[in-house]
Amino acid sequence: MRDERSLGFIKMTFCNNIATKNRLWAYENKILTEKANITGQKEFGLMKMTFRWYGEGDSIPLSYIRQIPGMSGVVTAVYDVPVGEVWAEDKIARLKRLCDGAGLEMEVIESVPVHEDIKQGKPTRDKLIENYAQTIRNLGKYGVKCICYNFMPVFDWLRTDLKRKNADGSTSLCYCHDTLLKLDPKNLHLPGWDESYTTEELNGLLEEYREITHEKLFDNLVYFLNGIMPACEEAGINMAIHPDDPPWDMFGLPRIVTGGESYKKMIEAVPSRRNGFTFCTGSLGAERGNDLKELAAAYADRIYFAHLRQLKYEGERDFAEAGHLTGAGDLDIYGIVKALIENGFRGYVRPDHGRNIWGENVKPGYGLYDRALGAAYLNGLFEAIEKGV
Ligand code: DNO
Repeated sequence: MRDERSLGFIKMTFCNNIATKNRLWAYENKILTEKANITGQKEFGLMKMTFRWYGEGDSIPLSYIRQIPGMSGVVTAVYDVPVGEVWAEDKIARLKRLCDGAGLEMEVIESVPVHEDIKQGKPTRDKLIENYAQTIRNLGKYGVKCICYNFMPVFDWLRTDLKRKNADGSTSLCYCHDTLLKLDPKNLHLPGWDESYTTEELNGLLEEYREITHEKLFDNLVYFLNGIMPACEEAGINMAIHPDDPPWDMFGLPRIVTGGESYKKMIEAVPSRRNGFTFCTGSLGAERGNDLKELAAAYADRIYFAHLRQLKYEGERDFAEAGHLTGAGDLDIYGIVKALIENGFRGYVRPDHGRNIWGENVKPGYGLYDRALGAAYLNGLFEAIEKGV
């Protein structure tokens, strides 16, 4: 009997003199290539492998990213514009020049953050939505095709430990629900959370959100999307909402992008093809009720961007992140990729959070080494599944 959590029938070993004749498989796959049209990819089969790059402040140089086999481009952002303001063209142009210079595309932006006033439906939102739409138009001029964003109130992704030691000496990000419940949201210094508010601002925001129910937040999301869809059409950009991470309410704040129900509601409310998803396996997978293969199959043609990563369940709501391959954790990464491919996925992919390995000193989750290993594994999965091996 095959052990699902092992590497299957083979044992992986390491030999440093294997002659590798790496060719980009996608170039060979003309038939699949011809089918790829939605996101404009012509050369890489049905998906494009990308790598998140935090701009000039990132400790990982573009030249290293370029050397990862099969990498088509980076996923990046302008980081020095306050949330709510328009991203000026010169800033976008500079970023694009850097990527071009490194031989990498810049077709995905993660994220253009959404201002809290938009999430709260304040009167100031119309001006802010207008600004967002202008940013979309500006990005479109520089070849951007997809924007990843989220609609989580106040906090983005949350973990309770960024350096949990694994048996092999690597470290991983992890989340323990009990630990989180014990934290005081008004005096929060959480790992991984960008502390962009002062304590007073944070307290004010949390107070304001008392009025915002799940329904209200969802209506505000729909209002926002309807406001920007014309700009997306004009610019040729797909919006790809990132699921809430983890996908449950935090500190009494509503979270609304949590699984299949949310996907269905979003499409019904805003049917435009420009309204789509970032399918983040680690975020959605934290909720055990989410059947990721089913979701991937049902929404493959609306998933414009896939964040692929693995996790290991440690309790009903507790998990640790793990290496990308299926055998390393509880998510069937192979099955998910298969479901995506078989149902017409044509989006961008990036290896999401890696473990910290080989003593790398980098932003938690965003080191070079483990993500590069993840990319190599994912490229292999895509090639094998697309070729029907
Ligand atoms: C975490 C990321 C998220 C994501 C945003 C998108 O590692 O996946 O921070 O970028 O939620 O807006």
